[in-house]
Amino acid sequence: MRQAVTLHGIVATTKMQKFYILMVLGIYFCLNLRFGRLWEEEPRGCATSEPPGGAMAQRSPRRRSCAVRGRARAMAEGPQPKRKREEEKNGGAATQGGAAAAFTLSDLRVRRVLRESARDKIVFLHAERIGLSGEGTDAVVILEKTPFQEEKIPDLLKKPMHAELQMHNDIYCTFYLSPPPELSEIKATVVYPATEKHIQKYLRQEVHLIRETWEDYRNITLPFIQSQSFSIQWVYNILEKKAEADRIVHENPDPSNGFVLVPDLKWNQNQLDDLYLIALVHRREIKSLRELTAEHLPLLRNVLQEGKEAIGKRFGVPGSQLRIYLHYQPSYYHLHVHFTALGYDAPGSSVERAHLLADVIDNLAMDSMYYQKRALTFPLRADEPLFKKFQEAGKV
Ligand code: M7G
Repeated sequence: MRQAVTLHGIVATTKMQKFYILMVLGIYFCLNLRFGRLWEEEPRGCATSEPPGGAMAQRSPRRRSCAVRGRARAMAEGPQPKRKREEEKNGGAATQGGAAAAFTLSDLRVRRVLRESARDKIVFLHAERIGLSGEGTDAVVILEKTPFQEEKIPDLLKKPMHAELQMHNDIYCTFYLSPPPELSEIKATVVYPATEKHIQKYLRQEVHLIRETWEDYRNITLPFIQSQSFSIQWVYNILEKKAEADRIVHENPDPSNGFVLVPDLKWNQNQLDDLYLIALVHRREIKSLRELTAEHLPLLRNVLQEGKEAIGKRFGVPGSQLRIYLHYQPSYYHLHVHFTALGYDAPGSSVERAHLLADVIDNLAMDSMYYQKRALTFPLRADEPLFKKFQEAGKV
């Protein structure tokens, strides 16, 4: 006769399995008595620094994920100002680098959904914060279910929680779990105050490919980005250590060939599967890939070489498992390079937008004016003002 299906029933259906579970629990408790609490000991150990290319690079993904967790914890325990720590506890944002006023998430009211993706488990919201005078200030809120952390998965099945059987057919069944809060995190990214351009950026739109010649860049794109691109104050805040100073993974301080490597806003650093860092160059006049010449080769080679080494050392991910690229067009016109885990299908890593840094270096080594000669392709949404400029010029 078929046994009633519960998660517990699936975990332990036979006597043999029960025996194994009791044996594992016995070993677990013995080790706990001997070495203290396993779950707490591990990250502390993992947080220790290791030499480049050391044992960390050889570790299993679980150990590496653990190293990141240890690091994330070390960062969280770093010398943050008391006020910021308290605001973070309440889901608040501190004023950093002189930007927005402090606020908490509960101050924000949802106006509409800009875009959502069931596949990526992410929703982009247009929100607003109502001021004392009753006037609303726009915000963008991005809510994203965070990836599983391998070491927490056993808890998902073990910890007491609601598990509802939705469907059972032969050997197939589906449960809906309501995990405890520590196992059901949602990452919230807030842009506040948000400009119309931020809101447009996340609104779902029809997309077109543009083929831009160097002349198009000079006559259409450059005047446009000079007149209305996103503020890059956040970049200067990082370079000047006014923001995210405690998150810096590596810095080469040379004013012309140096850069700062930090975790990208999109990465919560809890797992390596979606590893994402950005290198921001110290030089301020290089807007994008379009303006690179052979003169920038030493800088680009430093970013490639030192960026790979720093990520290998800190996170144990070898250079051969990193996708290192520039966006064209970028959203922010201060030269920066993206470092993402090769296995992660990061937004903007598709062929119409991403240019591998190693290829960029080779192209410039062959021809200093490579990016001032060739046409470049990139996607633009139909509502973007730059798209309209290309339309007006009869280029679309
Ligand atoms: P981009 O190619 O200019 O545009 O990349 P994209 O956002 O359309 O990809 C800029 C990168 O900087 C993106 O990967 C952003 O997630 C990241 N980023 C943006 N901001 C505002 C911040 C920030 O304040 N801190 C950090 N660490 N990363 C940011």
